[in-house]
Amino acid sequence: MAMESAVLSQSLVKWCLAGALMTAGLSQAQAREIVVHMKNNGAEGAMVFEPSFIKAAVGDTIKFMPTDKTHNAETIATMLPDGAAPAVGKINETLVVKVDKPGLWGFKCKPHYTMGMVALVQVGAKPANLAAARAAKLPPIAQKRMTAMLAKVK
Ligand SMILES: [Cu+2]
Repeated sequence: MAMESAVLSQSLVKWCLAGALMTAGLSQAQAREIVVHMKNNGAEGAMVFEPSFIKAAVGDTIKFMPTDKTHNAETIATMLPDGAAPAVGKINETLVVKVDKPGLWGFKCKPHYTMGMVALVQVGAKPANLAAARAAKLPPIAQKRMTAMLAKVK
């Protein structure tokens, strides 16, 4: 008898857990995963993130893929929303960043930062850190590409 009720309560726990997991799965399914390739050559030139300008919603995930070798992805410290945690990917490895704060998130590839390898993720509308992002000092080629991306922010 005691055995049976233990088994019963165990299966009840499993059933409840399954329900909770399904609910979590459903809410995750609404968040998008956006893939960004790290490439030696792309439509916008040499050493690029593709796409380089991304519009996302809070809770989306950006997945930086090492499509070509010798790249990494990491946040630019002066181009991050308030409260956003910096992220640093390793060379030749995928970096997954959940953009959990609204605003502009700047990314760079460390080895090719001076060659202009940068990306911009706009999370939500009317980013609060637009002025700060525009004021950020980047290496000249990166600055040029970033200025073009910042012009797309709406
Ligand atoms: Cu690179």
